[in-house]
Amino acid sequence: MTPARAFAGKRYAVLGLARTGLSVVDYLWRSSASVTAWDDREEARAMVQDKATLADPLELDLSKFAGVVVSPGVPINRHPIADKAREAEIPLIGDIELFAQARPELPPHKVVGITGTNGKSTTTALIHHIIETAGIPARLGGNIGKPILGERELEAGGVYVLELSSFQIDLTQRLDCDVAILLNITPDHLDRYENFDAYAAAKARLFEMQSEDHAKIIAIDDEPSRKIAAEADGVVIQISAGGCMDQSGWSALQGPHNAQNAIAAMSAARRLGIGEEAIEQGLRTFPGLPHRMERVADRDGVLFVNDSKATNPTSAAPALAAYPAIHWILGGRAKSDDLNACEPYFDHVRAAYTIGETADMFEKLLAPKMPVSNCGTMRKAVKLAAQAAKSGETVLLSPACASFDQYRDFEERGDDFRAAVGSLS
Ligand code: UMA
Ligand code: ADP
Repeated sequence: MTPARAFAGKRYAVLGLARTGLSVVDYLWRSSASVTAWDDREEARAMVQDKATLADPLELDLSKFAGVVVSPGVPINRHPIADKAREAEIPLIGDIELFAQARPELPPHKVVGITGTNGKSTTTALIHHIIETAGIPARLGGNIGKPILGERELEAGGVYVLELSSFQIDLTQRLDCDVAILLNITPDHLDRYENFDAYAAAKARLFEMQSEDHAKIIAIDDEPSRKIAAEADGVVIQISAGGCMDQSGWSALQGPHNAQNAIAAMSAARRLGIGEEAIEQGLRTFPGLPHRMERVADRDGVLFVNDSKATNPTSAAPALAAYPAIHWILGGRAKSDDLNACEPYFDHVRAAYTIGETADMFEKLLAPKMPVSNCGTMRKAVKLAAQAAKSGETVLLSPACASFDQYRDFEERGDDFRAAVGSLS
């Protein structure tokens, strides 16, 4: 992103120096701001020493700073930086807020913001793909893993498509999305909020920042989202995954959850003035994202599907719904002690293969309902599942858990599944 005059000569403290923080330091430095940066990890601090002064903001007098820019992974509900900023009467912001403040200096453009518990990345990538299919310049960024300040600026008439987590919305005060989308709200990230209502309220703030005439697209397939739609003012477009749509030509958008993502993307594209033909072509040619119901192999009629991104039971459920005869590999670090969201599709599961920290717990839970092998590791699970699966059946990694017990992140877990499938003899 081109440097913005809005930040020149101002002082910022930056806390957190992973993907987001590094892009923020670089951007503020290029914008001629004075930057003091910190991360608890020494190797992260070393990466910015030529662009910033290194100091822990907790030990500084912050009253002369224009703001503290915090990464989404810093838990502001319990980290002392929140009180420290409040006492100094300076704003606690994130990279998305800096982008919002820089917008008046950018060539004329639009912003689409996407939030929700599940489906954000798929919907973000799909909207981006449809816009580009229509011949309009577009840029993708945010929680999808690409900090927007590190992306190239768009020419006039372009559209920024931003995936926004609740953590990022909490650190944003004035992002006026031309189109804002809420996909769904189910329990997640409860360590960061006082309760579920507070998590839902964090998502709703995306709409509260919008101008009257900007569109609010809300999927009303769950109670908290329905409530937000009922209370929203202005241009509210209610959508539902229940509406009948023929998804058969959209190979990367199978399953009922993708109906929700597709309908949200269609509504957003229409609101941007994109024609039906380009929308249909975009849906048909969308390549999908890795680790989300990604077909990694077809061996003798057995399909191997990597859905490593399904890190909670609600996101695993749609993958179970999408295939009729499944050998299900699940487990990892627990997000809940039940699999209730998956239960309606247990009749699709031929056998389960449990791995990771929850291997024993899920074995006990599932054993009365289906055959279960307690495998512990991915290699063993893939081997046993591949041996048992018959032609026409699916071996599915959809873990319903976080990956951090055995892997760095869900990507590494998905890659390990792919490698294990690749090494089957
Ligand atoms: N840190 C401290 N002190 C603390 C806490 C953290 O110094 O007390 C430091 C850590 O050492 C680390 C940094 O702060 O270096 C935290 O960085 P981060 O976790 O925010 O990492 P980023 O690489 O900047 O990634 C963030 C998002 N991470 C989180 O929200 C946890 C990424 O979303 C996002 O892709 C990226 O910004 C770009 O926008 C990831 C995620 O898990 C994928 N998101 C959650 C989700 O999707 O469910 C919300
Ligand atoms: P996010 O970015 O919100 O985590 P993704 O698009 O990466 O969402 O999808 C994560 C997982 O959630 C996928 O594994 C998929 O099976 C599931 N999923 C995708 N879209 C939805 C949806 N609309 N509702 C529920 N689950 C979904």
